[in-house]
Amino acid sequence: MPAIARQPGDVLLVIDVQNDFCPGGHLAVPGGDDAVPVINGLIEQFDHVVLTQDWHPAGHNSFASSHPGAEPFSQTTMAYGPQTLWPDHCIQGSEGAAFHRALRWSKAQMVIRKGFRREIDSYSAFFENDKRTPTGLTGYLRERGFTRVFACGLAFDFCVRFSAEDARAQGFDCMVVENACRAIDMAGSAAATREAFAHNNVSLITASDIR
Ligand code: VGL
Ligand code: ZN
Repeated sequence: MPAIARQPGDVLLVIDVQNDFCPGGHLAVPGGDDAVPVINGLIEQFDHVVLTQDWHPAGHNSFASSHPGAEPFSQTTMAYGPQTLWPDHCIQGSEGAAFHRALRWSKAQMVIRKGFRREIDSYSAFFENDKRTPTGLTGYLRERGFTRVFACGLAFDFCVRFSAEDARAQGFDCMVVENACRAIDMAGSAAATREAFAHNNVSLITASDIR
């Protein structure tokens, strides 16, 4: 991948770098905290930074604990389609929902919270899992005049994946900084993500590609 020169219409989108997605958290992504130094370098580099925060009420419908007898990481069907059931995580206001302590988030111009509706999960920073309920991020980015979204964070194969695909669907160019992400990787989901990116013109890049 040749060098990518930063442009005025670029925004860095940092997905869900929260304690519960890091080792020791309730839905730990292997090596999740190893991405933090790389992400901090990107935050320093970019003029415009937006963060997302997974932000569930207790008893959220995506939690296995809300479905008697269901195991975490099993599949179910919601009104809007298939849904993975997760351990309880990122409860609003909890320590698990806080940004990782090493993340240098203070430069962020906007924090988008998602997954706060009890009935609908939200992987994407743009739309909830019903694919229809907007978070407001498209409007924000358009009004700010951004055209290119550089995505990073956790998890590569869930929230980063769906955010990147929706960024493309909403008309933004999108690049995912792969060494600033870590994957959950269940049932081949990391490989499936790379395939989906190839089909949707989401570019996979490395932090050192960006100048
Ligand atoms: C995520 C599963 C459930 C993520 C959030 O940030 O990738 N994954 N909630
Ligand atoms: Zn969640």
